[in-house]
Amino acid sequence: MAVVRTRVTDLLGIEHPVVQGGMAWTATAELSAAVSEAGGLGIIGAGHMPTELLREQIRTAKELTDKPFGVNLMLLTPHIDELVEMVLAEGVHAVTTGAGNPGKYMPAFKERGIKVLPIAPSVALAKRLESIGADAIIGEGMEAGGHIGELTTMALIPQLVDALGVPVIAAGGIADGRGVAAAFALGAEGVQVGTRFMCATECTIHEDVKLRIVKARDRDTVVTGYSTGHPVRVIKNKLARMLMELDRENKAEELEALGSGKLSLCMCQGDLDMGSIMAGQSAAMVDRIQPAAEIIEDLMSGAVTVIDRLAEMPDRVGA
Ligand code: TUI
Repeated sequence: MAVVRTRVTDLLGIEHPVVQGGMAWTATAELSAAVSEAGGLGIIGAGHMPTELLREQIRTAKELTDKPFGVNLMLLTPHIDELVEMVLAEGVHAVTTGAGNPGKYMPAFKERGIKVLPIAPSVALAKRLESIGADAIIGEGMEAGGHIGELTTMALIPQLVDALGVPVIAAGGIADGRGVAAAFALGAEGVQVGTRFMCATECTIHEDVKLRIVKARDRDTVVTGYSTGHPVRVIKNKLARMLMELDRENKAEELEALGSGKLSLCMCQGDLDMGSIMAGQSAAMVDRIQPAAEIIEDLMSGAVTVIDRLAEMPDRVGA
């Protein structure tokens, strides 16, 4: 397979510049280890996971792979301090963070040699995080699934590249080689892919969710929760319609109460009506369930094919 080396592969000691999205209730040790074994950076999604369960997950991943992997910390979780302390004690290669500013924890991670890759939806936050030691910034556009910012990947990535010295990893809407090549064209040195890895064979979510993603069409995702200040992209279903109605009525508290616990209902129990089917706009581009290694192979060989074709393009003008 073609090998693309960037500052991201060097920084993380990985073969391919592909970071797996740290999806709560979805990115378990099994998926993460499979992605890492295939040469990407597997990530265990902590979400609201109890501390001891995350510890077990980290230990399981270490049994499954000797390669680097990381943990995604969702900073809105109430016991985040305890999770951070445990991650520091267990030791992982890298941490990605979402839904907030990880500044408070940065010195401790750095001290232990853990690479810190915060997810930032804006230039201002990214610059602040770079100034306090972020090793790279994951710029996530609003095409992504789950909690999102306001900018698109296409607009955000070049602005981050211009504003930062550290490498930028592009996220949101990337699900095949064309997306990877586009991310490189915008100046990114790596990609984070979530939705497509939900359909990895090794991903432990309910099979019906994988099939729903495979079936998804272009306009199937919607954003709910604007009224709470934490907008979330999901595949449209009965729950999403109820949440959108509460959004229209500005009933943020009722919305939060109704949304609570619905991600696990979806991912673990396969409830496609009342579960929260968090997935990005790229769901429509995912057309099969396949091993993580095949996904990485397709992303990278697809990217190289596109890059080669683009390199020949000037010759074709007017031909
Ligand atoms: O974090 C994600 N995606 C997520 S987290 C999640 S769990 C959740 N459930 C209900 C409500 C909210 C979250 C599901 N999906 N992606 C990374 C990401 N981070 N996207 C946007 C952000 C972000 C937003 C604001 C990062 C930092 C930020 O900073 C605000 C500040 O404190 O300056």
